[in-house]
Amino acid sequence: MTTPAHNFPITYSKEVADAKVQGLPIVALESTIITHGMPYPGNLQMARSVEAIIRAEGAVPATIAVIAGKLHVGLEDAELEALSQTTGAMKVSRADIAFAIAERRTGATTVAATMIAAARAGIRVFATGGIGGVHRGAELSFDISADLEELARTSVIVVCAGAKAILDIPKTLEVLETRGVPVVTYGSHEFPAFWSRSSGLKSPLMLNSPEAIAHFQKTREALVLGGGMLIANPVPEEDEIPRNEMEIYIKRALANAEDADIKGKEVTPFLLSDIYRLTDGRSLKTNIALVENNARLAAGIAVAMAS
Ligand code: PSU
Ligand code: MN
Repeated sequence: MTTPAHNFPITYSKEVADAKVQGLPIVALESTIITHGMPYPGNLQMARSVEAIIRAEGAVPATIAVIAGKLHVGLEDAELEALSQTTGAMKVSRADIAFAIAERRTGATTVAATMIAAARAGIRVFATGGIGGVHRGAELSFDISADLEELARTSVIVVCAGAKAILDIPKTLEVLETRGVPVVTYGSHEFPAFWSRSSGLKSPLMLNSPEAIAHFQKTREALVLGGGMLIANPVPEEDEIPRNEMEIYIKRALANAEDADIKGKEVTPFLLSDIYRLTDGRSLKTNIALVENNARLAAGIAVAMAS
């Protein structure tokens, strides 16, 4: 039996269900950042403040996750709280989102899986921290995040703070270009590097307002280009950790990952938590600040898309 993708049963939060009926702007949020990207209780604090920011900007937040085999778009606060303390959640991407649902598991969605769910729910804008990309040494490990492939195929605007410098940023930009994904930096000609405003790399494209981003995406839709676009929003200056300082921690974390023989989906969570440890939690503060900053911009884009 085949079920058309757009008929797939989705469990909406009350707030998102109402927003859909009223045609209000909605911003999707991922959950891997909650279960695998940050420790408790900072993760819960981040998840709640990001939702509050989206509401304050006139849009509705829809945090996405698989809970006991149900695809949730929008979580009630008690569900958000429970997820933030779950230790056994799967990290689900395109390859395993259907597995988590079929096997009635609980799974947190990565950027790729969140894009899939958002598209099925008719949500066109999504805010996160950083996307997955081409890992350093990918020419040997072949470790390239499924997030890049998803950006090429699913039509959702993803707002991030650039690519983490734990990745090979030049190769990440090359793959995005090859796959036809527009990379737009908000208000700067330089592509940002997550914790740092600077990567030393020129941004392929630049726009200065949510309205211009919405207009660009609508033009892409009119041309039936398909696929998503990546908006890179530099972390606010007062919250950034400068690039040369970050590079020291990143090198150490990468060496620790190698020593511990970390592979596959464990790589990104391992590096993030090792960097939190190495920076004495400072990277977590920066991470929370940049996700909040991205939520604000994504809400502005969602409002502009809806008008
Ligand atoms: N950014 C963060 N924390 C995270 C991630 C991104 O600050 O935990 C997650 C996102 O869910 C992203 C995933 O989709 O890491 C990429 O994992 P991988 O490199 O295994 O594809
Ligand atoms: Mn990977």
